Amino acid sequence: MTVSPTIGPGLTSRPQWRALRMHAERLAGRPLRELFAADPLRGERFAAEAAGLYLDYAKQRVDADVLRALRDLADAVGLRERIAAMFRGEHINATESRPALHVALRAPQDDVIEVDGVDVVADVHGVLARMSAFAERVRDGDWKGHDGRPIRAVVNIGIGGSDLGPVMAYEALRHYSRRDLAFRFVSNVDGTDFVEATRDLDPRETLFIVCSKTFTTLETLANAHAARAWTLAAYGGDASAVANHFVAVSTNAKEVARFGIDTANMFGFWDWVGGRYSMDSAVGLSTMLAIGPANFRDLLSGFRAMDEHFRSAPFEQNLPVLMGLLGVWNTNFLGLDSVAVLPYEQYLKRFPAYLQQLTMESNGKSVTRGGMRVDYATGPVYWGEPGTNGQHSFYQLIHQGTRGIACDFIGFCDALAPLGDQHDLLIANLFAQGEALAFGRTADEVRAEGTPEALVPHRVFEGNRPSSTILAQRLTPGTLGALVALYEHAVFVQGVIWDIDSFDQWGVELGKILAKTTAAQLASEDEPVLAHDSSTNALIRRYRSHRSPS
Ligand code: G6Q
Repeated sequence: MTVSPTIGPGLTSRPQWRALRMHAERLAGRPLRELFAADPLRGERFAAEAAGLYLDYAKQRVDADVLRALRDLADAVGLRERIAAMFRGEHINATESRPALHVALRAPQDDVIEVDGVDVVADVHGVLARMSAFAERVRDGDWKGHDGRPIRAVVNIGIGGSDLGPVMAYEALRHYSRRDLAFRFVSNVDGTDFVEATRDLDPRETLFIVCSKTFTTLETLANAHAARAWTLAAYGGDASAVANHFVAVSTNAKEVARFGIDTANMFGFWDWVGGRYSMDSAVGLSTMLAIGPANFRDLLSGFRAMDEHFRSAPFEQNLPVLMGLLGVWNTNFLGLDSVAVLPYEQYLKRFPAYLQQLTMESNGKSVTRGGMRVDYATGPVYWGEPGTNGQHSFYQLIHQGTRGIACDFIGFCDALAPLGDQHDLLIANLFAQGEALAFGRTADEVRAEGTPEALVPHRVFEGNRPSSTILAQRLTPGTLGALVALYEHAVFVQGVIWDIDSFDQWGVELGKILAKTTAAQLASEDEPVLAHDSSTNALIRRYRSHRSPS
């Protein structure tokens, strides 16, 4: 079943949109200092909690009327119904005519979710059971390399959605991982990635997971072939070693078999799982190998808890809805075009990179689902680094630059690696940054500190920089699942408001074909006939004439 595009007035002509514009004008003269002064309970009232995550959005530049108006807009565009359509497995990915049903990946075993009339939950649990059995065998040393040695290293080969989730989850959950197994991730077609990842590994103790939904992705296949050659070289070219050292995660059994991997060692998923929404499918095999099946189940429970909350909680208390709507407010009414994601947790160091794909590949669109050019801003730029490192570099621009940047701070009450009082220091920095961004320092305050007059303008902080803070007890597999689902659904909420397809990626598809012609021209023995622009032609000629013979 296909969901029809929104019929009705364009987004910016809706009365709810116009009302929000008026609210933005009204609030322009009321900085956060004033909003806090006017409501002593703001810090407690502008907060919500679900699935173990506490969201403080009091430092966003909103008041109760703005929040109500944002919810009115959500109602007007039919958000509640669109959420239900996603959970029902409708073809909400209209341009690819398929569901976006990542919520089925973490549905309980007794649930029934149908895709085109067929229940998919049993299949999901079937694959999970096979993954668990395999993970146990590898972790117990029962799964052996070709000459009978146990596996000591696991290398995931994949790119984009088949890499960023696995790397992020491995780093995030390293505390729970088997320390006697090495985990590496190879994504880039740049040979350095493979060479450096395998430099200190023994091929006879290494297991490769070739992770590719389509199994046709240039980078992944190039690296998989390199891995095959590297492995077979250790066995005098004996191709039967592939069976012990390679497994596949894919939807494409034919190509997996063509590569030489036994499809008995393939873990499947489905076309209704988008790459960037796949870390909790078989794409998470490396995660399961690292943390074990029980922890992986906890990860899925965290996702599920957030899914249930998203599906059923009233919008006023609904974390993904609140985060999504606040993002719309910041993007479209305050003109902020970037979001800094700032985890005060070293284990989340790859979380900003993961979110970049989730958010920007999903909502980096400029036509509506119906194919009309939008006349409003859509997905903002996401970026970030773990705190406190960022404080010693780019925070300067956030505090005193001319651009408005919204910040998402993420922190935990308990440290996983406690060291003296360092966790308190870490979290003190998180809280202090949010406070400074919101309230700044006025010229009078700076003067009162005895600052020489000439320096006063340099030491003034305007403040009024919006941020949200997500605080959880500790980083567990379940917390990570809830956190990822929170962002997945917030992205969806924004896509619904902006009336765009958050689940296609035509820009990425373009990249997959663009390089093919050029690659043939670089490889050609004869001087190729070039029909690019003059700059590209010159670059190709220069590269061909300057590269050293291999
Ligand atoms: C994700 C994107 C993209 C994709 C990669 C890898 O949503 O579609 O990042 O995951 O291009 O694709 P394969 O898994 O098919 O190799």
